[in-house]
Amino acid sequence: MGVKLTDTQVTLTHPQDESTSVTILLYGATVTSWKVKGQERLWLSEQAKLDGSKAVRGGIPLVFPVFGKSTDHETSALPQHGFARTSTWEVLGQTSEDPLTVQLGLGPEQLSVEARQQWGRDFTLLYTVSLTGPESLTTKLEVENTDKAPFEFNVLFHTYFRIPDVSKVAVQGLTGKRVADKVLKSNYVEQTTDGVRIDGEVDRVYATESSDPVDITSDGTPIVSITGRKNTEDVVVWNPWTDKANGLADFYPKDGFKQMICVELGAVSKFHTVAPGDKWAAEQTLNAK
Ligand code: TA6
Repeated sequence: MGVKLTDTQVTLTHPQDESTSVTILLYGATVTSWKVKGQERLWLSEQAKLDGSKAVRGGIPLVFPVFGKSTDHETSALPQHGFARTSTWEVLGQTSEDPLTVQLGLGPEQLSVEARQQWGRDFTLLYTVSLTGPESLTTKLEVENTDKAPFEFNVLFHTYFRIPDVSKVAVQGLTGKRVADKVLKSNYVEQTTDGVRIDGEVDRVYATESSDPVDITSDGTPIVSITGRKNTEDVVVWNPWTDKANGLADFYPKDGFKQMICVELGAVSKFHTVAPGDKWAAEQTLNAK
């Protein structure tokens, strides 16, 4: 019960329900498991690398300081999605009993020499993970500029949700939102009124408001509700479908795309700026239904 720390991960177990827990790998500060009453709510590839050899395929990888790959920008030398998910974070400690909360930190001294050369800014990331309720998980990522000049960044919680059946899933709350569709290579306004469905590869960035609710339903029944959004104006919806799943060595089983959907909240459609000494934070609460 409570907090269990090993060399590689930290697990929080809900004080009133030991079948509810969250596990965070120190590598990437990647949430690799979120169980609610014994039911795993996140998808993790059976061939996800958990040994620090590459970003974890599944759970909640963190994207910072860049989403995707940038060009002619100070982050353009970094690999896709930046270095937060491929660096080993430090467990700073348990900060609260109720709700059970742990904090992890990342700074330049923990980055690889390569990452430092690719992006030499001084910064502190503070990641707070909390079992905010028997069915709720809150993640908050705070960016502090400890440099002498402003810097620009993206942040994203790249959450892989486990779902019963991709043919029955829909993402609600995106009707009327502007979409940057990477598969169709076009921008448009979402017209569907009964939720965004997945019937092929989907890779879209929806422009929303942090005040908007986002729900995931299966056969019309809510399975996850995302609330408590701060500084997460963008919602990325991704499913690799067959070809992309086959092309990802660590995506397994290959038909696992039928049991997952990425609904990723963050700030990715533009770079945000933080001035020296200032802080900026993104937050979300996932509520299992
Ligand atoms: O968040 C969607 C996305 O940017 C997709 O374009 C796809 O690349 C996915 O992330 C997975 O990226 P990864 O670098 O983890 O293979």
